[in-house]
Amino acid sequence: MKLYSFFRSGTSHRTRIALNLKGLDYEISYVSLAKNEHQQLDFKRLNPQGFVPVLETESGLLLQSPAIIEWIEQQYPEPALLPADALGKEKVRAIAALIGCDIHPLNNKRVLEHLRQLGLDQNQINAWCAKWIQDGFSALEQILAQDPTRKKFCYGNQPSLADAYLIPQVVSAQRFQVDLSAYPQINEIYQHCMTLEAFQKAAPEQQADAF
Ligand SMILES: N[C@@H](CCC(=O)N[C@@H](CS)C(=O)NCC(=O)O)C(=O)O
Repeated sequence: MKLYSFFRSGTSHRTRIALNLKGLDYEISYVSLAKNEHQQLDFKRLNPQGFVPVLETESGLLLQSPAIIEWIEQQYPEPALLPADALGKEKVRAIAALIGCDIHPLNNKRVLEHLRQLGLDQNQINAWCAKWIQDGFSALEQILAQDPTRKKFCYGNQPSLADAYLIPQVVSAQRFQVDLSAYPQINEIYQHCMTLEAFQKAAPEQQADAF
């Protein structure tokens, strides 16, 4: 398998975590968002949207990180990234959606570039990013606090899809100087996940294209 990835892309990062948690072998093709390589015709032949990640598999090209991760889960069921029961699956997917639908897209390169074109300066753009992360993390912190079954991870006692989404969002929060001490449970989950090799190897600074 080949993952088209950019080191700082949260969606690439969550996909790397999922692949690593499954213990899968994959090579990485580096697509520089900084150099706008994702907008080149060659890359748009792979993904007409011009977004990373793309996962090249024997079954073809897979697009959209939520769909890619669900495909990985179905093809390689162990270790499971989703709980076995319907309610557990809902809880994990709800956390993933809170991050993947309601925080991450608002802080994407194309959105920030458009804000810049509309006249916002870098401080205003940073404030925009921090606002959506803080709103989402405040709600997530309450959701985590209300789950009496929660242990070291977002759900239960083993890493799930929710952790694969959360850790890249924490890294992005650090980048935008969001004070994580306001979110003790999120911070605790982050610290714990980062003791695991699957998360360490997926970290942006460990990627060959990091700068
Ligand atoms: N919904 C897509 C979003 C993918 C996405 O937005 N990727 C970002 C990097 S995290 C990207 O390629 N951005 C390019 C841009 O905004 O121009 C997914 O989850 O795969």
